[in-house]
Formats: sequence, structure tokens, C-alpha cells
Amino acid sequence: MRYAGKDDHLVGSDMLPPGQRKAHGWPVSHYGPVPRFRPERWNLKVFGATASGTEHVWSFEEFAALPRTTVVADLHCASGTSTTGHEWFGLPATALLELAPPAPQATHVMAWAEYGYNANLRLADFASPRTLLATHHGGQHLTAEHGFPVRLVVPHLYSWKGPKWLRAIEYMTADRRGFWEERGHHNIADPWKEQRYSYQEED
Ligand SMILES: Nc1nc2c(c(=O)[nH]1)N[C@H]1C(S)=C(S)[C@@H](COP(=O)(O)O)O[C@H]1N2
Ligand SMILES: [Mo]
Repeated sequence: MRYAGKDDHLVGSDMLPPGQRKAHGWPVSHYGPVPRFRPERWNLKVFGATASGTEHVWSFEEFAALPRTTVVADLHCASGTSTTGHEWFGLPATALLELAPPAPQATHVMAWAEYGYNANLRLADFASPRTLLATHHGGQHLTAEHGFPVRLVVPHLYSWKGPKWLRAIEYMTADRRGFWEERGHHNIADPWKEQRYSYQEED
């Protein structure tokens, strides 16, 4: 589906951010091994600066019963390849924020995956109406390589900001850098501004 207009880059389209080229197919890209899914041990947690002061935990079954929606969006890897037109289905971050509200002082979130991979986001980026905790792609469950059972999709940021094998959202009252942000990558990661590296953060 194509949408014309100035918000064209906000939906899945053939338009790519500067310096990106289209990948062939949908290659798998991540650091480290693919974790094994153990349904009885799996849960999704929201912790840190919650409004209630307590953490929220969903089992796999409970999580699967939460409201879900479809978002069409691209993945832009900061190494320069993009894959486009992904039809994601999952829990909107806005719904998670209602189910597990952050404390008023919360300004950032840390998205945590298996094995400690993490990515920090401004609360406003996490709260985008297009941010999704995706469980499905193209009408099918995510594959293990692409993040089963849940991955975070933040369409307006480079895709390292979207952990596959997501396990927790931590609300933070101050910013803290995640895995790639600590290793020379940009703290915000807007692909339309080519915010790839931390040395670009000066201004
Ligand atoms: N848990 C985890 N999630 C991750 C990564 C990772 O190393 N570990 N890599 C990120 C990066 S850099 C990219 S480009 C995308 C790639 O997702 P894909 O393999 O589905 O295209 O996953 C992101 N999510
Ligand atoms: Mo990437």
C-alpha cells in the first residue's frame, strides 16, 4: 500500500532514509546466539519507575491475550541495509503504557532482551503510536531468528533500538545507554537524520 504526502516516511514504503540500500530478502542480523524459547519460563516484565511502584509481569498465555494491532513498517539497520513493507502484528506500546503506567518522573525506557541485549529509548519514542511489541509478521508467528516470541519494533528509529526476544521494559527517571549506544552508536538513532554514531551527538 502506498500513501502520498509528507508523512510518507512514517509508513511502509519504497522510500529509504539517506545512506540506506534495500537488502535482498530478509537477512537475519543480530549479535550472539538465537535464544531457545521455554514457554513455562518465559514472561514479560515492566519494572523500574512504574506509577504503582511495583513491577508488572505477564506469562506467555497472559501476554498473548492482550490487545493487538497491525503496523506496516520498515527495518533500517545502521550498517546500511533496509528491509521494507513488514506487516507487524502485536501489542501497541501505547497499550502497554496504559496497562502498566510509568511514574510521572519517568523520561526514558530500557528495552531488555534475552542475554542482556538492551536498547534505551526516550519515553516519547517508545510511546509513538507505531511502536509495537510484535508477536507476528505477515500473519505468522515470528520466526526464532527474527525474535520469537516478541520483538520491539520502533519504526521511526534504526532497528538496533528494537530488541528481538524482548523480555522487559524498564521505566527510567534518567537516561542510560544500552548495548550499541555504549559501543559508539547514537543515543537517539533517527535514520532520517542519519544518527548512526555517538560522535554525532555533540549538538
Ligand atoms: N536481542 C537482540 N535484538 C536485536 C539485535 C541483537 O543483536 N539482539 N540486533 C538489532 C539489529 S542491529 C538489527 S538491524 C535488527 C535486525 O533484525 P532482523 O534480523 O529481524 O532483520 O535486530 C535488532 N534487534
Ligand atoms: Mo543493525
